[in-house]
Amino acid sequence: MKLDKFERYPLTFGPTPIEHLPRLSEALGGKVEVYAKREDCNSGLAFGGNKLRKLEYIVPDAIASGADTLVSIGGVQSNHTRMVAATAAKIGMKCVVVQEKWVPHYDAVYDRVGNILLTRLMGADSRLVEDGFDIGIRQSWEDAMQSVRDSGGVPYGIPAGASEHKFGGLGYVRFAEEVKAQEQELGFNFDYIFVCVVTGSTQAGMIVGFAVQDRADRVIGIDASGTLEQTRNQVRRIVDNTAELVALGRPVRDDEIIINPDYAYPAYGVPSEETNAAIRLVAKTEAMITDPVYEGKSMQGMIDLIRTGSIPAGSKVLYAHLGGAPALNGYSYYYKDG
Ligand code: 5PA
Repeated sequence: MKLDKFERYPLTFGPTPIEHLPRLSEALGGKVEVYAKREDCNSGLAFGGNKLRKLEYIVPDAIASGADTLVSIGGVQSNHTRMVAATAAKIGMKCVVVQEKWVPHYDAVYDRVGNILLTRLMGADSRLVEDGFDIGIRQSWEDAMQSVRDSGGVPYGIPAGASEHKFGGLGYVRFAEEVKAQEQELGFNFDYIFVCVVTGSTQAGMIVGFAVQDRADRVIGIDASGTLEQTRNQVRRIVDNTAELVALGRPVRDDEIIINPDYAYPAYGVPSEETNAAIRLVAKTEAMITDPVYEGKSMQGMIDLIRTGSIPAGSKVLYAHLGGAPALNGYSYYYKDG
């Protein structure tokens, strides 16, 4: 496996800490020990999160391309567009982000607070458009790139979640190597790794990275897109592309790609009662903050699979906390009583 041949532009502090969550483990019956890898605390750039690991491998290509403007896309409360805006500010480029109406949510300040507030504060040109949820390549994003060209700029396109970018999977290949080194220090291995999946490159990178260690099927993706087939196909494509890039040396089998669709209801970006219960539980037991769009759903999934005994007693599980807390501000009404 060859990851080192790819240039990496550091945007993060370094390896992220793994934190034991004893009070959450106890609240879930005490038979499974839960740990979190704190990707949400990975950087000083605008609250960090999973996108920065991906962007570390994309920035050298963006700089080499001669671009002066990063162009990306997401929903109104996209964490990804916040991270692209942060990266652009940090490397001295301009930034245009298209923010589509991915979520049927009508909190009065939804488009003023949280991620979009931070995105604007960092100087990005944030353009609200009416199109609905879709993780694929979008016309509005192509249009934004053309608008940069039309005004004499040189755009560099980064698709939704930095996923369908040729280097989008590399960052989370590295994550798997990091976990292995941390397991050696801890003196035990994790039996399962839980991760939220939407645009796919986070889990796809992990799958390739853990395939090197022959345990890709221990990565349990919890879908939060609600469009399972599209997400699964996208993960498959990114796995294949990334495996080839790093010369994994074998194809990844379909049964090594595990995505659980059971917790994405009622829709992308809309928390269920159970999602909110999970968000409250982990906040009250561990002061660990998860959001209603992504991490609340993967937390809900992990909690349910532990409580129902699907995760065998004696297991140690690692919850990949990918960030996303700023979006909570756009959902304040749900949590007015805690
Ligand atoms: C996101 C994505 P992937 O898109 O790589 O599958 O990651 C899912 C995910 N957790 C998990 C958090 C906090 C996330 O932000 N966010 C997107 C965004 O626009 O913010 C790409 C959808």
